[in-house]
Amino acid sequence: MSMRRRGFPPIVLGLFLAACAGGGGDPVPPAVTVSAARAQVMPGMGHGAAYFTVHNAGPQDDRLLAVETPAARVAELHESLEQDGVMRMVAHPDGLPLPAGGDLVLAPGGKHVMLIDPQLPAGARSLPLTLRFERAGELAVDAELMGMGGS
Ligand SMILES: [Cu+2]
Repeated sequence: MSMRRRGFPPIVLGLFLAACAGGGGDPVPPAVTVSAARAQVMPGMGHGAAYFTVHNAGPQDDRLLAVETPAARVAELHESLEQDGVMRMVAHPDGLPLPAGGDLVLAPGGKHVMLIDPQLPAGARSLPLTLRFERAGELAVDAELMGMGGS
């Protein structure tokens, strides 16, 4: 476990370390889990998208800060919105909220990870993603490549 953030107040850090030391109790199940990770990348197009569902079983709100992948030049958090009958896409550079006890759903037509200049090896079946959360830290998932649709 790495400390990526500077300026943790000492009292918070102390509590955190005490919780981790745990005194040999049961292992704590991960509060944040990811399911239904999938990606759509069209050959020859300059972009693709990745989707997944995150569940937060913990008692505290979290936030998906960013998604990283070696399989695209850029990965950004986006949302497709309908405004005055027109679909448009907005970026969420500050991340997406993950409520305590709730889900964050990325799905076609809504929130998604925009993959710009995807580069996948021939025959790839999945695409590695690293999800970075404010509290839960980093989670690595493999997004299964979806069919090319329509054919
Ligand atoms: Cu997008």
